[in-house]
Amino acid sequence: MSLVFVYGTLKRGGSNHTHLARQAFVGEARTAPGFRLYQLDGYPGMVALAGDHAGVTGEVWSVDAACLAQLDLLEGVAEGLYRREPVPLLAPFAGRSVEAYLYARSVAGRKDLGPTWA
Ligand code: PCA
Repeated sequence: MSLVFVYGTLKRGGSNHTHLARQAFVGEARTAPGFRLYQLDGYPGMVALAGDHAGVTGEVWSVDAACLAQLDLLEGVAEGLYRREPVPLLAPFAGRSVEAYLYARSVAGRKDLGPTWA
């Protein structure tokens, strides 16, 4: 099993949450400072941003290997849309190995959404 931090359409109530339906919710979480959300085309993208003080809010899920492969397809990892990478989270997940989908393309001109995608 892998721990994944989700912050957008994969969250509970989100349009892609069905992909996590048979996986296990672990808890609400926040990244360490240094990450920011931008509005893309109907979904958010998280990127590293030096100087950010707030981090990003989301949920940690425990997912199986088949689900993880599905999520990689959904997020366009092979096409270079998102990269799945370890992200540092605050307590109670500090020091745990948790990955998230970081947006891999430019956010120039995109709306800054701050820490939370609603
Ligand atoms: N889905 C992934 C990345 C962005 C998105 O909308 C997520 O919820 O974490």
